[in-house]
This record gives sequence, C-alpha cells and structure tokens, in this order.
Amino acid sequence: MSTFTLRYFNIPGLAETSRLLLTAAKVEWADEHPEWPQEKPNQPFGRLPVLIQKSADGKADLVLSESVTIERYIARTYGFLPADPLKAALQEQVRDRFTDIVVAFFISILAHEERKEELVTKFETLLSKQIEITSQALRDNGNNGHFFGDDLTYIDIAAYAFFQFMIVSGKEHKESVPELVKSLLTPELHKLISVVEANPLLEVQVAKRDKLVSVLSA
Ligand SMILES: N[C@@H](CCC(=O)N[C@@H](CS)C(=O)NCC(=O)O)C(=O)O
Repeated sequence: MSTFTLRYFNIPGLAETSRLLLTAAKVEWADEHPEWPQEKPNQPFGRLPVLIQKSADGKADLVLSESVTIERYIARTYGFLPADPLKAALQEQVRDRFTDIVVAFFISILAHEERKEELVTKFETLLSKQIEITSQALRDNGNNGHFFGDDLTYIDIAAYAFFQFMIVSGKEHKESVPELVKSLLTPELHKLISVVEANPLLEVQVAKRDKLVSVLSA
C-alpha cells in the first residue's frame, strides 16, 4: 500500500483539493510544510505543491509537481474521476475554469490602476459565468449536491475547495471578495457546499478549516 506526503505551505491554497481527495481515498498521507525559500531548490520545479508517493519499503515511487496534475492523479487512482475519458473530460473542463478564475482574481488585484476596472470586470464576468454553468449542471443532475450521479466525485471536491478559497481565504487578498462570491451563490451551490462538507469521507480534513456552511449562514 502506498503512502503519500503532500508538500505545501500551511494554507489551503493550491493543495486543498488534493488534501481532500487523499482524505476521501482513505490512504495514509501527511502534510509537509517545508522551510521557504531554503527548500525551493530541492523541489523538482522550484515550487509547491509537490506530491511524494512511497511504496511499502519507503522508496519514493513518484515525486509529482503541478497542483491540478496532482489532483487528477489522485482522483484517477482512487476512482474520483471516471475511467471513461469522455466522462472524465466533462469534470476536467469545469475544474480548469476554476483555475482561470483564480488566475483572473490575482491578475485583477495586481493590476495597475489604469487597467484595474477592466481586469476586475473580467474576473467578475468569469466568476458569474462559472456560477451559471455549475448551477445548471447541478440542476441537470437533480440538485442533489453532486455534479454527476449520487456520489462524491473530483469536481464536487474541486468546486467546494474553490468556494472555500474564495469565501474563507479570499479576504486575505481582497477584503470584498467573500461578500461578492456569497452574493452570487445560488441555492444549487449552497446545496453542493453543504453536501460535500457533510460527507463523512472528508470529515478529518474539513475539521481542520472553518466550516463553509457556518461562514455562509453568519
Ligand atoms: N502552476 C503551479 C503553480 C505553483 C505555485 O505558484 N506555487 C506557489 C505557491 S501557491 C509557490 O510555490 N510559490 C513559491 C515560489 O514560487 O517560490 C501549480 O498549480 O502547482
């Protein structure tokens, strides 16, 4: 049986979906928070997160970089992404849009004053469209708190982690972003968040963070 180490900073950031997936997979895994920047040269790509997979004899079989690649590796290995490439692609296209929104969010924060309004609008437009797309997908699946079928899958977890980041951690970057995201959330996304957060498979990792359901009802 493999064991895993997830090397990242002590924040949810780019690692939370992978932490939730490892937890849901019920594998043995541990967080590692390297000293930074001292440990930077020791990372394959000079950045975090990094996933290390060890076999029973303690040998590292895999040292993997890039957060979304890591997520998908775990999700595929443990059945949270369907084996059917078409069904998997339907989840991955939604996941990749979350990355675009996070990138647009940081670009808008860092923008010079003369382009700020344009780039804030771009971020808000992407976010609104994603909320529309995901809410429709949840409705199409019967509004049961899952994107596909009746079970927890990769995209349920990735969507939950995205809204957790925006609503709980987003204020560290821009004070107004949690309120903006909260104001746009639909009943379908509220349902997704409460269903994912209550899933017993995720309990151990969810307990380490502020409950998103409580933040939303505050
Ligand atoms: N595309 C990469 C981005 C990785 C990345 O930007 N990591 C940041 C933390 S969120 C980092 O390592 N920053 C420290 C540094 O670059 O020295 C991924 O998704 O993993």
